[in-house]
Amino acid sequence: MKIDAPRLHRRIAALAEIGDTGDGGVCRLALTDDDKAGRDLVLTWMRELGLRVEVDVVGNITGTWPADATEAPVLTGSHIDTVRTGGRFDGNLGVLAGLECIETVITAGTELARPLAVGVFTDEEGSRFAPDMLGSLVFVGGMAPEEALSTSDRDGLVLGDELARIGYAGPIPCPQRPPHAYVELHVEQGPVLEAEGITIGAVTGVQGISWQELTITGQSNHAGTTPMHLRHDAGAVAAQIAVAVRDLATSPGGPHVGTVGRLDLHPDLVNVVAGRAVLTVDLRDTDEAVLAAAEKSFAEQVRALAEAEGVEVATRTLARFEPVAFDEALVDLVEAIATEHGHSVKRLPSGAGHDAQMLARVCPSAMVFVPSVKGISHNPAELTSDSDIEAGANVLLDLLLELATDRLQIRKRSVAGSAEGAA
Ligand code: HGY
Ligand code: MN
Ligand code: MN
Repeated sequence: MKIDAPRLHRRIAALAEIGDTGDGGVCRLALTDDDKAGRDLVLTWMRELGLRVEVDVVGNITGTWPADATEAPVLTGSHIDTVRTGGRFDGNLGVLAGLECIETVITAGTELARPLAVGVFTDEEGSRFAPDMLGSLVFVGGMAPEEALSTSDRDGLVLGDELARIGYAGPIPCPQRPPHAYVELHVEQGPVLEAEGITIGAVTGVQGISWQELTITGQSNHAGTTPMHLRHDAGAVAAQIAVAVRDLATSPGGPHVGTVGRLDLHPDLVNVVAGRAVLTVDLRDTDEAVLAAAEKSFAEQVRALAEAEGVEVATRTLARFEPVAFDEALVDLVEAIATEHGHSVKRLPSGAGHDAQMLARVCPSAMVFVPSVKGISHNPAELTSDSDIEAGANVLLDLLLELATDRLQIRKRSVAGSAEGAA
């Protein structure tokens, strides 16, 4: 059984027209009108397939087949919200490939031991409403729905109001019942698979994530008349912090990556010393101890910089997730299926956060990666070849069939140290 690749490519292209930024990219920030339009389109496809469509209290969507199934499903999916300068594959591929796999199974009339479902998780990116993976975090009970619904974006708009405004404040309570297992197809968004000429990534887990927002309060003053030793320059401290983050991530024993992605100065004028600066710091590592040590060292540096300049720094945690390891037997299975399909396959951790890291809290979970051209993502130039998309979706199809038809119990996998049964 193979997916209908042209149909999958058509759906990827159709969804990418919504929020099209004209340069090959997509902008569908969570709970905007474009996110609504994208949701509406995917819901239409789900309903045309005869799936049971459900929306929960934070807008997570699930489409289940058979529609009258009551058992815990094998769940696949991802997200369709994007960053402002997003590509057409991040998240979207996982949702549309999941839908394609279910349509392929329906068309084939295959008997399933348990239902299949495809999920669209709310606000995975977290770039409008923090934290990232917000929808799947609430889905698994890691965040109270009330807390999620009351978060606001930088314009003060409240998530619950935006959800109601776009008509996706659903009735299904959270946390939802755990699925039987969860598997997600996603573009790697990094350079590893392409650099090594590998087609399929058997993802071993997701690195830990630490997001902070720093508000630096100094004193606005005249750029021409204020002597350097009398300044309390929030902009200068922000710049020093950005360099400190870079130095931390490039120093031996430092975190794998460190990023200052957002930096706003106030009053943001050429001839005024900035009285206020707001910036974000994103630190990540696969080792929790390294990540925690990095946070500690960073906080000490901020304190010293603030004291030297005579400014105040207020820090707000936007997201903090420890590293996650995926289910070993499922990772084995991804590797075995990719090998059976004749693809090169490599185990690797994910640099990016994913909904799968939340589902891993409540059920056996794993991910399948396909290469990103030049390792680019969160950028309109994000690209994955048609053949790699097809390869990934067909690996996902066999993964779902293994888990939904219990073939797993009788499958003798060629992987050394085969583990009988996954979930
Ligand atoms: O930030 C991330 O890693 C993901 O794209 N939300
Ligand atoms: Mn993603
Ligand atoms: Mn992303």
